[in-house]
Amino acid sequence: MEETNGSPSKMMKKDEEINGNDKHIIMVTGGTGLVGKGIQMALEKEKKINPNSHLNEEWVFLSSKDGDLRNAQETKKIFERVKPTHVIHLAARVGGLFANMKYKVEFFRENVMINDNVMECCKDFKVKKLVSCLSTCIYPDKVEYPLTEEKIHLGAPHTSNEGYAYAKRLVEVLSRLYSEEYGCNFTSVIPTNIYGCHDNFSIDGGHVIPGLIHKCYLAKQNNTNFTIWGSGKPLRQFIYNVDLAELMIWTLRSYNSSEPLILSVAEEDEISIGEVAHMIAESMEFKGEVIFDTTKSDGQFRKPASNKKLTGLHPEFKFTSLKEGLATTVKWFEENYSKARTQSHD
Ligand code: NAP
Ligand code: GFB
Repeated sequence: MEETNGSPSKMMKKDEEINGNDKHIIMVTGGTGLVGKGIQMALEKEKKINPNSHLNEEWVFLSSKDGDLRNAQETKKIFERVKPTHVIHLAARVGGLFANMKYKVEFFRENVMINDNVMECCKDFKVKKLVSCLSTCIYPDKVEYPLTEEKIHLGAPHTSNEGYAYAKRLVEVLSRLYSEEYGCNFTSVIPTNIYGCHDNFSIDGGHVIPGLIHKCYLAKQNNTNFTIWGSGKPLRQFIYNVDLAELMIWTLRSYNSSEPLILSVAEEDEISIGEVAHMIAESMEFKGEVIFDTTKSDGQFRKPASNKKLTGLHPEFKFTSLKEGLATTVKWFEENYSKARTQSHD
């Protein structure tokens, strides 16, 4: 958790562009994770390109050290201290396939508590806008593809992540109910699988890309095989965390609907786990053997999402290619191995 003079890390700006001289205090829950760090990197990038943009925005990035959002009192104290006008809600119990399969109850209960406390405080503290974060894994497992915004509740999610999926579906429901009953400006975004620097590289608890980068790193060091779990056949869409961050900042500033919005690369960019594994081996110049451990679960075979609504609203957005994003992430991990999150916290 980055601390500057004892308070959550802040990024100060002043700008006439939005709502005249209104100062926006934008609080990011889960500000120290993969997506939270992505937002910090995106704002830094924006500042370099256009130092005088959005100067009325003050960004506050929270971590669990600022308070446990599973606890209603601690959540209220954070809102009393920060007094946010806008909130990007990222904080969650997050993990890959194998952690989700192992801790369904905890993924459900902890996320339900976190989301309920944050959304109730956003209502009580009259936050002007809330953007919450869902995931394409919450969609029904058996539904006509591609996944589009209105199909969230058309059936049961895949069994591997039903705890997390139902907790996240409730965020979409609650956003709508707060909007209808209290006129709250609450909305939500639905990213596909995310990757990038500052990810959770825990082999047991993390997602596939950070898990494979970590395993390939150890295989190179120990001169052992690079083991991929499962058949390598499942398909996924991967969005780079800084791209997602830029789209979430745009959603906060410019998307005014309580209807959820999928934030994803195009359907055509769906790729197999086996191909991703070989791209990682190549990017890390791994010369050893790549093997598939088919005793391990494949989880959901695919969850192809359409980004047509997004590209209709934001046609000029350019996504980072998977090749380039992987190269940056691999370089970051190799240079920051000692500081990176590599331990499972289960
Ligand atoms: P992450 O890297 O695991 O970061 C989680 C963040 O939440 C950290 O800042 C953590 O603080 C904070 N947090 C966790 N439990 C908390 C608690 N009880 N109280 C307060 N803060 C808590 O997660 P991420 O990958 O950035 O995910 C961000 C959002 O994107 C989540 O809502 C997730 O569901 C969603 N999402 C992620 C993916 C993906 O592939 N990663 C895909 C789709 C959607 P500490 O640093 O102090 O632990
Ligand atoms: O990223 P991942 O853990 O999550 O796994 P999901 C993706 C695919 O990679 C699965 C395969 O088919 C795994 O079998 N895989 C191969 C590996 N090697 C590895 C490895 O070393 N580590 C991991 N983790 N996977 C998650 C949901 O599903 O998607 C979460 O469970 C969340 O709730 C996340 O929503 C975005 O894509 O299968």
